Amino acid sequence: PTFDPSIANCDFESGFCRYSQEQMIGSSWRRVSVKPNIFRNGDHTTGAGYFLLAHSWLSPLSGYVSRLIGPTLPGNMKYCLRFYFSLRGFNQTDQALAVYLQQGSSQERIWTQGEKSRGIWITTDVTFQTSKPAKVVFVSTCKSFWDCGSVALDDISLSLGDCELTEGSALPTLTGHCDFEAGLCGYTQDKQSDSGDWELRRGPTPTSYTGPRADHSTGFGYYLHMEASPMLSGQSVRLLSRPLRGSRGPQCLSFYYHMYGSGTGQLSVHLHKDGEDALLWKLSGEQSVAWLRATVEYRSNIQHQIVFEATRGSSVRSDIAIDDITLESGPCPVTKIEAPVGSSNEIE
Ligand SMILES: [Ca+2]
Ligand SMILES: [Ca+2]
Ligand SMILES: [Ca+2]
Repeated sequence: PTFDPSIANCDFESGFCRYSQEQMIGSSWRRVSVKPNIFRNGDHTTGAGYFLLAHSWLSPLSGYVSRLIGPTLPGNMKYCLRFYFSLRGFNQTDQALAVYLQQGSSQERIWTQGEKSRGIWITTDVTFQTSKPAKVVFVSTCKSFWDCGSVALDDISLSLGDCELTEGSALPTLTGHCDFEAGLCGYTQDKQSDSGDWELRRGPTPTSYTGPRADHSTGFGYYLHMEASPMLSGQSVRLLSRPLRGSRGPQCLSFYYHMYGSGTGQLSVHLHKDGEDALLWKLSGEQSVAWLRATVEYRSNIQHQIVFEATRGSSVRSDIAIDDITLESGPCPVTKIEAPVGSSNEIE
């Protein structure tokens, strides 16, 4: 029987999956859901879900060693481990997060983080090989309270083979997925019925207190953005998908949107067919400082296009961004009802 590496996947939305911890005082990753603000992140999966947090404030001692241990992986295989992490408030980040491979009583470090403490979700991947059965261990170490901040961890995934050989994208290669890392993937700008174009952008936006600080796919990549500054209130930009085949059954569109800023206008998604737009989804006004996931199930039995339209609000703090659009045939997966954000484990 072939080994299914997805047993080591976890988005932490409904528990710890197959991960466990050594129960020691002052040494635990907590599963939390928090309402994001400019000082703390929401989760990576949906923007409103759960993630793991290791934080010196959660520890009764002045330092901690938090170890999260994965399921046993068979030996004689090559693996690609991917995950998202975010560091905040560290002066010394060298031991903030490391990944070890544990075989019996010996362990070997296979990855250590080398990022500044920037408070954004970034992804990384590690290729490793093991001759004997082994476990992956995520370790956050804080030696002195004063040098430490928080480490967040989310969306761990494991696949077989070398990370280098599986596409550069952080997500499994899906047809119908666009992360904007290599252009518009067949999406096109509307040149007729709007007042400007979506911009491909990387990193923070030029106006403060609006727009994302980084993209959703990797933390280093590109997203599509409507910069409010050169536009007038009520003007819009439109992005068109390539013509899509009709089908009898439902189709699922999912994407991430970023609507942060006091004057945020409207983001809408339309089904364009027979020369007309039909509204599928719409949201107005400031939503969150985090990237949030939207899913839209729709039907069209004839050829159609999907249109993303952002409309500028009343002020320059009106940026709207989108990233990681996925189009799949079939119904959208049923997502469990989320607990209200911030209802448990309020941090701060
Ligand atoms: Ca999550
Ligand atoms: Ca991206
Ligand atoms: Ca345009």
